[in-house]
Amino acid sequence: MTMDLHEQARQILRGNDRGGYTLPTHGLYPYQWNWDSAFAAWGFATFDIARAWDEFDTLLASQWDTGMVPHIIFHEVDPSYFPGPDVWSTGQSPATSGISQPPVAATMARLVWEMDKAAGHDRLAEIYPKLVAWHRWWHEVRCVHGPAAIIHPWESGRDNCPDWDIGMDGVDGSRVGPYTRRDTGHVDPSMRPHKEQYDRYIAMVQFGVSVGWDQRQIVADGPFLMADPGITFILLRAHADLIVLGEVLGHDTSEIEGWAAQLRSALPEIWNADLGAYDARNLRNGRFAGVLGSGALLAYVADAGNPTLDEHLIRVWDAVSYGIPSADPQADIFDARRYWRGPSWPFLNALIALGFREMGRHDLDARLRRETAQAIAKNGFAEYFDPHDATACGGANFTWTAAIWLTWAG
Ligand code: 2M8
Repeated sequence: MTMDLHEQARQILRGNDRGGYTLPTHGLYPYQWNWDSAFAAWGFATFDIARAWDEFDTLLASQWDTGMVPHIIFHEVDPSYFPGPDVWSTGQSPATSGISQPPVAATMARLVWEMDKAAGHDRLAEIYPKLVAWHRWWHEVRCVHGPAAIIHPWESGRDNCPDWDIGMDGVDGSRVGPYTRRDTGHVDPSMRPHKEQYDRYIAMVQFGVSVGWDQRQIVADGPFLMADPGITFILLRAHADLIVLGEVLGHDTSEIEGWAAQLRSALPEIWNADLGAYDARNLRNGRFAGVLGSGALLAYVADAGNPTLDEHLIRVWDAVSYGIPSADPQADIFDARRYWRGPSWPFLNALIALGFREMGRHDLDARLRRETAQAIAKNGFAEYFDPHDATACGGANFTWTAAIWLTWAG
């Protein structure tokens, strides 16, 4: 049984491989996505280490001159996804989107390097300066208010999670003009964001186009700017991994140490004392989202957990059966199958578990691993699962689900 699933997982990675880059899944996501790629590399490293490093190369080859690594790279135009390169209109070649995504690449590069240090040394040396430039971009462009900020929910990777509701309220989606969504043609619409949310997503893209994707201007004047606990923790963690990699390569890492110290000192700004948890925050007016989301629980990956947060973790986790839910099951906004508003995401479980292991909480790691593995064994390599009964949701044959099976869950 287990052997079969391992073989299936490898076949999914091979099947989604487009020669140097990997699709999240066929149909629904026909391009290269930033953080999906980093997880793909981790999965490939279990059976083809050279191919793992190729994935980082293709991702970082599309880095902008500013250091930003975009969230989608449109290698070959495919009309089955909206919004495509014509809508983003960034003028990059190959075409890319105009926002970034959670910077997990340095963390994944470290994991891949650790799996074969000799094979990885030169490949690591090639990508290291690009990773540093990307982290510098986060520090200088997105961390100007302290915690890491996002200018679009898509930048968080946790698109329609409740964290962004208060920021989305301020975005006018009524004038975006007609467009045809493609996502709801591939998967059950009840598992995807609502139309009102999509209108606003597109309005934010249109704003970016209107200012020529000048990122500083978007941060200063754009329709949406929120502090993201998820990216703040992922970046903190990735800074630490980048420092380790820099030391291995003999580089001076003091600049990265400075970014990490500054980011850690900003954590109190995203601690919502009323909620007793880290929380997303609208940087235009200082308001907290007031909901416990998966971003807050990423604190464990950055060694930023505490006993108050632990209570929430166990409370939301005990309310379901198949991994950590992406929203609080006891809150009104919880929706067990709607994308980032409740489902359990295997790759995110794997990331949180990384933190559990490093804290010495092997009991929590074992539980999360067991529940995630049960969902996959029951219903396949789905994009995400109903956390109550493990119903497979979203796309099938999903790259990052296969990858974390090979590296952790399986
Ligand atoms: C989802 O996001 C894209 C937009 O970027 C979409 O819904 O069209 C998110 O789950 C995101 O985190 C992920 O990287 C992407 C591809 O798997 O899909």
